[in-house]
Amino acid sequence: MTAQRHIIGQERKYSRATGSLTGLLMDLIYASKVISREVNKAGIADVLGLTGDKNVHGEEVKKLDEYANMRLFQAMDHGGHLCVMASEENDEIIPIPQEFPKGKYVLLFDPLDGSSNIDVNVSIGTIFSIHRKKTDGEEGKLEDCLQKGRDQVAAGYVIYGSSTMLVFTTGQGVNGYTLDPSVGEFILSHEDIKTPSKGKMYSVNEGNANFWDDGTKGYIRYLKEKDAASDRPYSLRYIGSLVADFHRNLLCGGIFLYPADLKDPKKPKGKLRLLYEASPLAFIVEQAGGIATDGTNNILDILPTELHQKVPLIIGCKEDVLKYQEFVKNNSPL
Ligand code: P6P
Repeated sequence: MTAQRHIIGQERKYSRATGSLTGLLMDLIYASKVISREVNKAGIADVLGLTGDKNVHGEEVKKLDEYANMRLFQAMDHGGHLCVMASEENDEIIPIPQEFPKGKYVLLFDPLDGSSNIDVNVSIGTIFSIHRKKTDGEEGKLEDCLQKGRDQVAAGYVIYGSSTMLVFTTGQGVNGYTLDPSVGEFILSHEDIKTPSKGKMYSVNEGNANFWDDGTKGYIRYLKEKDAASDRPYSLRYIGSLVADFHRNLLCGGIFLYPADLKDPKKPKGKLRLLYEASPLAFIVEQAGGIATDGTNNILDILPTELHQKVPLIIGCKEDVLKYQEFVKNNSPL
């Protein structure tokens, strides 16, 4: 079962479907195949190394970052399904060129997350979020991008690892497709993914432990205590590549945390971005039976105010995330 056939089959369940979302997903699938080809040959091609440029966040842009960003834009700008795009690599929203027809969807993406891992051959990923246009007129606006995660039409990621996998949801469960490079097709390999209600692993950068709030410190201490009845101590699994850490926890169970950093003025809300990292992954995990929070609020209920705003992200098995929220609540100074 190819991704294309499976997606069209899903579309046929909705009599009012116009096929535009299917077309959009097909264009995304094409872009992911092209990026996968480059990522998987980065070791021998000259795409490794830095461009010498910096992105909107002051981070050095590696050539593959730039390449993935360009490829996604070129694959998505002419299909007539989108009214506007936004990327982690672009300061402002990305309009659809005037020569192309405009559509009713909005695409937000992180073209290649975890790119600091490219040179050391660690899995990296593309993350995407799709909303419906809500403003009047043909052209998409910033307001169309600043929507709650709860209102997403679809969300997904591509993980470029030992194999390239596409994982996404349109609100009817989560499916995973593995790229068969011999035919260049994504094949349905993980149908209706459900994450366990409770895991045995936690993913966090312990190097930041001194800068966490008391609730987070208490929770991580709790995970390390010995208690066979509640499967503790948990094992620490942290790759430092969001898509890789999230994907492992989604399939095997676990909790990922990137909390606020109380000592770093650059990370008062943590490091991860709401619109094209936390929100899409929160939609996926909730569709798979998990949950995502910023410590207090469900990620999907946060109304964005800025394109690149950051949020603390605690995401994974429902029982684990709810237990974390208890620690935050009990340690809250309120
Ligand atoms: P730290 C990669 O740079 C990234 O954006 C995410 O993919 C990853 O989860 C996080 O940063 C790792 O950050 O501070 O632990 O190195």
